[in-house]
Parts: sequence; C-alpha cells; structure tokens
Amino acid sequence: MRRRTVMGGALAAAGSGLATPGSAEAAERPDHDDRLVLWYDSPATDWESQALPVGNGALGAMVFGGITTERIQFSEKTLWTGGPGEDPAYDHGNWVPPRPGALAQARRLILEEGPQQPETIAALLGQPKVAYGSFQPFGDLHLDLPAAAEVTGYRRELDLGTAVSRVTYVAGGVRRHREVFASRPDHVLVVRLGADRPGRVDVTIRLTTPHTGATLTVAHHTARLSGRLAADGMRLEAQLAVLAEGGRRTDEADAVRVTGADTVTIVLAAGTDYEHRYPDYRGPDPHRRVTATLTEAVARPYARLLRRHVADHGGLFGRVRLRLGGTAPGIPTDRLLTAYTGGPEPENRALEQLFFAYGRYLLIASSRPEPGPADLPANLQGVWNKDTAAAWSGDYHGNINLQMNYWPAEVTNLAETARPLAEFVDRMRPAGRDSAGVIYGCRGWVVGNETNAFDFTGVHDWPTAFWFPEAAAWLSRHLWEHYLFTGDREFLRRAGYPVLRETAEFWLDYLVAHPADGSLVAVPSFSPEHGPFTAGAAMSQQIAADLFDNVLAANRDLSGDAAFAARVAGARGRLDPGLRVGRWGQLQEWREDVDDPADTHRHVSHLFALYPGRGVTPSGTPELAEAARVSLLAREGDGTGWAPGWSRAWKAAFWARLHDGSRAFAALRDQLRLQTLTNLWDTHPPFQIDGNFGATAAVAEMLVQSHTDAIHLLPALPPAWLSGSVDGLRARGAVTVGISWADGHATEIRLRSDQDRTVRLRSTLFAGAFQGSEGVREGEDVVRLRARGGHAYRFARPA
Ligand code: FUC
Repeated sequence: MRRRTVMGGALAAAGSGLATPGSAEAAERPDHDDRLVLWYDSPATDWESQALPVGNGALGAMVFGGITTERIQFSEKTLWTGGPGEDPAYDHGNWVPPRPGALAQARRLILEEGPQQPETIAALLGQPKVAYGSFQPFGDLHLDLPAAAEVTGYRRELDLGTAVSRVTYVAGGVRRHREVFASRPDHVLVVRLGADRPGRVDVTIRLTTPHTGATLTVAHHTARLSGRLAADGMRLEAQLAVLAEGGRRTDEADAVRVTGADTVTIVLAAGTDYEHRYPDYRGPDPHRRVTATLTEAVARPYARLLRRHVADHGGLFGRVRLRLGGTAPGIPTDRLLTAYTGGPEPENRALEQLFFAYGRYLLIASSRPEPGPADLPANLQGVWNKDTAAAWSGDYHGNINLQMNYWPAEVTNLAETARPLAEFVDRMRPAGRDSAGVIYGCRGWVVGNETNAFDFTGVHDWPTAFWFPEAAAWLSRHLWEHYLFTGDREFLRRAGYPVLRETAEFWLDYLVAHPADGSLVAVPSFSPEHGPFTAGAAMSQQIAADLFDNVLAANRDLSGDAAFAARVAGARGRLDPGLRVGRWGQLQEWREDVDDPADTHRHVSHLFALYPGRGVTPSGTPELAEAARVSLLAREGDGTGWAPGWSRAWKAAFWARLHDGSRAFAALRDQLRLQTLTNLWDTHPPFQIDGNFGATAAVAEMLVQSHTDAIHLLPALPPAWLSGSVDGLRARGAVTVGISWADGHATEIRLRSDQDRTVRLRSTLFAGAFQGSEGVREGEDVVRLRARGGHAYRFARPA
C-alpha cells in the first residue's frame, strides 16, 4: 500500500474543496476514494437521520438540501433554559432544607441491613429537580427557491476533509450549487448559492425560531432575531446578512428576497448572554458581539471565508488518516450502510474508514474552546438540537456519556477539542464545593450523574441515576490524560492538578472503613443504573483507585505537596480496589458475588479498570483480564440483545484492551449495522452522539495503545483489516505514531516525539529482523528508543 503522510494544513491545501462542483477538478476526483465524504442522491426529509451536520463548536446546523425549500436548522450551544434565571430558588440539586443525618442513615441501612433498593435510598437522599432546563434549538433558516419541473444529477454531501456541505443539481437546464459551512475562525454560518449561468439565482430567505420571546426585524438586507427565552430570560440574538453578486435584493416584512443574482451569500452570527460563571450564569447582552462578528465576517469575500474555514478545519482533521483499503465509487452513503457486511469488502472498509473519520469530524464541529467563560463541552447531542425539550435535556451525563464524548480527543490528535471539557470541570467547582459540603459532608468538590449549563452538582430523584459522585473523579481523569498525551506541564500545574487534588479531597472524606475488613469503600455506592445500593461496588472503587493513582503521579511530576501525597498514598493503601473474581470466573460488579451470568445490562461499569482505566491489563493482571473477558462475554449475551450505540462502542474498546481484534470489530460492526442512522449519527435511540465518539476511540484503541509501559502498535487488529495504514495517532508521552501493515503485521512504524524522552515500542515488527536506527531491543517484541524532541523515527521490515 502506498503511504501518504497527511500533515495538518497539507490536506487543506491539497483537497481544499474550492473547486466549483461540476468543474474539471471535481469531475476528476474519484468519489469515496481519497476524499472522506458522506453523500446522498436525494434531499433529506428527516432531521435526525438524514440531514447533515456542520458546526464550529458554538454553532451547529443541520442541512437538508431541499430543492424548492432549503431548511437549515441551527443551534447555539449556550442557549439553555433552566438555572437561576428560570427560578430564583434554583438549588444546583443541593438539599433544601438541609438533611442532617440523612447520609449517615443511608450508610447505616446499607452497612447494617445489606443491599438496598434504589427507591429506598432515593427517598432518603434524592429530591426533585428544580429549573434543570434543557439545551434549546435556536432557529431555522429557510431558503425558498423557484419550483423546478425536472431535476437531474441531484447530490448532497458532507466533505469531512473540508467540513463543507454541498448540494448540486440541474434544474431547467441550469446547474445549481449550494455550499454550507460553519466557520470557527469567523464564528459564523455561511451559505452560498450559485449557478452555472449568470443572473439565475432567485431566493427568499426567512429566519424563524420556536422561541416566542424573540422577534424578527428586517432592514438593509439583514434579518435580526432577538429577544429572551420565556423560561429563563436568557437573551438570544441571531443576525443574518444577505449579500448578492448581481441581481436585486429586497427587504420584506419577514424575509430578504433576491432575484436575478449570479451568487448569493448568507452569513449568520448568533449568540446568547450565557456565561459559565457561578452563580448567575449571565454575561453581556449578545447584541454588540453578534453585530461585530457579522460585520467582520461580511467584510471578507466568500472565497476568503471559505479558505479560512478550510484551513482551520483541515489543520485539525488532516492530522490523522486511516486507510483500510476501502473504496466505494458511485455508492451513496445510505446504500453503503444498508449493504454493510453484505457488500464487497472494499465497500465495508470504506464505511468503516468514514465512520472513524466522522467521529473526529463531529468532535471538531462540536467542541472548540472559546475565549472567556462562554463555551461548553459537547453535550449528548454535540451541538445539534431541534427540540425545546431535548432527549435527556441534551445535557451532560457523567456515568459514561460525557466522558465517552472525549475519548477520541487525545488519541486521535485533537487535544485542542478537550479544552472545553477541562474548562467546564474547572468552572463547575464553586458549585461542586457547595454540593460536597451540603449533601456529602465532604471537603473538595463533586458532581453527580447529570449536570446542565448551570452547574447542577447535587442530586435529583430518579432512583437508578440520582447518586453518582464518582462522576467528578471520572471527569478529572480527562485532565490527567490531557497532560499524559500532550506533556503540557504548565496545563497540569495550572489546571489539571488543582482539579485532581480537590477531587481527591472529596474522596478522602467520602470513603468509609468497611466494618468487615476495614478497607476503604464508597457508601452508598451504585453501579450505574443497575442493581441495588451497596457498599463499594466495583466501579466506585476502581474510579477512586484511578483518581488516587493519577493525583499521586501528578503530584510526583510536579514535585510538590508531600503531605497531601502521603495522605492519598495512605488511603490508596487501604482502598478496596474493586477487583474481585467471582464464582463463575467473572469480574464482580459488586463486592458480593451476586452477578447474574444471564444479565445483559447496557452498562459494563465494573470493567472501568480495563477501559478507560488501566488497572486491568492482559500482561500486568492476566487473571483479572481473563475475568473481565468472562464478564464481557456474558454481558454481550448471544449477540441478539439490544444495546445502545454507546454500549457497543464501549464493548469494542474493552475488546481492544483485551487484544481481541475480532470481537472488537464485531461490536463496531453491530454498531454500524444496528445503531447507526443514514447520516451516520449514532442512535440510542434517539440520536445520541456519544456512540460516534466512542466508536472512533475504539478504532484508535485497536491500532495503538499506550496505557502500559510501552506503546503497543496494532494490539487488536481485526482479521478484516489485514492490510492498511494509519498516520497521526497520538500516544501517551506526547508521541505521534504512524503504522503500515500487511498480512496483519506491522511493516513500518513511524514516530515523532514532541519531547526528549525514552520511548518503548511493542510490535511484532521487532520480533524479527527490522531496519531502523537507534532502537535497542528489549525483550522479544519491544524496542527502546531515546527519542529527541521534534525528530522523526522510522522502523521497517527489511524489503
Ligand atoms: C445514561 C444511559 C442511558 C442514556 C443516558 C443519556 O444514563 O444509561 O442509556 O444513554 O445516559
């Protein structure tokens, strides 16, 4: 296989997508061969399964590609109901009034009487949500276009390399094209309409919103939507400018009409007065910012807006390329999906390559850092939403979903996209401190299973989901991993360590000595959404162990705070690690050996230490890895049971960590077959973006792992991917990795370390003769390399 290294920016320049559809350049470009493109031969009629997403982190839009009406539905990530703006009695989920003795009573029940029904504990410790709110849709951009009697050559696409959605067709002898993108550098949504003949673009542009508190005005070819959400008074504003080359623009009461133009460009900016700042969550009125954003954007010619956008997106997206030999010329993506596993192998591979790349595309589109406290991480729907009462409020779930959103961030070379999560966690701490004190009687900070844009850090009353203080510790590990992958010590010192330390403070207080053996356990403890309340369920203990290990390692790397390290080390020594092998050889989900081998519950929480944790590995803890395998086989059942997309993605990652490429592949295959919509969005149902991100992370985990003492290349390569190549993946230690393989074995390994450091590599390549400078063989398949920062290294099988 021929190798082409695609570096940031290079892709942007090469496949910039600047060619006009229908041009010679476009015609020469083979579909689905080199470009990563989702495409369809008819317009979308369904938002959830067919429309195509574009986004710049803050703005998300869904493009339908209609012929007589184009609908572009958009959201802005900070537009939320709920919080103190909705109800001054908003309590962040903290107990009002206080409940002295309630936690002690729950502990007594569990420790003295044994496992408790979730309803019993929820009655003691839960309380109804107040003003929790929901992520909101913002509005719809409608483009009314002339009726077209006969349409031929229709195509709509989303080019993942350029993050441009395009529609082309021929109507009445005129070839029409439309491009839509969400620009991060210019902070706007851009729509462009054109035709292959001058003066043939006619369009009426309307802006609507489901929010009755917002009003529309039209003046000077600009539509302005502004007002407040009725529920919480949050200010919102969108402004849309209509520019035309040639033709005539006319303002109407609720629209801008253009006739006889050569091209029309529509630029939309939107914002709110939300700020992620405890306790009021409000910043300046968005009017000035939206006006300034729009003014600056419209001053740039369309080609420049496009170029800046493509360069920005390509700089991130182009860092990684996976080639599995997939090709599917002429087959639309929906048909590729329907035919998946039944069609020719190159088509299956094409879909898998696309699905992997799509997770990276979606993360770039839904998670970009903003200056100031205005950004939020990707939520359950990323940044796309059509419902005023979104599924699960379109919020942040902390018992798998929010974390899974960020699994691909570091390993697929998008560390920048992890920033909004780190900021979110950091800014949540003032509220989380209150909750820690009021509910748990602990120092430190906490957040539970669900949180919103207003730092809901306390509890609610849904019995099987209301209690999960582990979420804070699980989220904190993302800051630690960011440091491991980037080597950014300044980040660790300034942001990562303070968060980890304060989370550890909570856990030092929260754990209690188990009366049976004195080991430290979480009580109450609840394995997510499953079983009774007990003491020391496996996931609680494994997360606490992981947190203590991470904070100790961070402390060591920053060489500080010996007294605190001693306290943590003491607790770690007494901690029940939550790793028990049970009566049927399984890894126990609870301290008691009660797992049911017929249980196929979607959460596989007791395998946290296998992934994303690192407490269970085939080489380091073979018996525990075997027990995890037994548990996982049982949890998957006979393969006919239902599981949401995220659950399948998690299982793929587990199998990858167990070095079982076939089973990892089977989990991914089933996710594609059963839980993927035609626009390749993951479905729970409904649409939930975590599965997209989890699948991308799982593929990366099949190709490169770096959580042990060596970077392991191709640890779980499935037989279906016999030959291929990948470039640009990241390993812990700030290392960038590329691999080519044939017949299931690495033929070349490419490496670049950001820093001077010793790197250990594990690959079957090193088991035989190999070429490559400077590596010292260490054991059967391991090579040690003293890498110099910024230098590239290469190892290859002799030709
Ligand atoms: C968790 C899961 C559900 C769903 C919800 C958003 O609570 O158990 O399946 O994904 O999050």
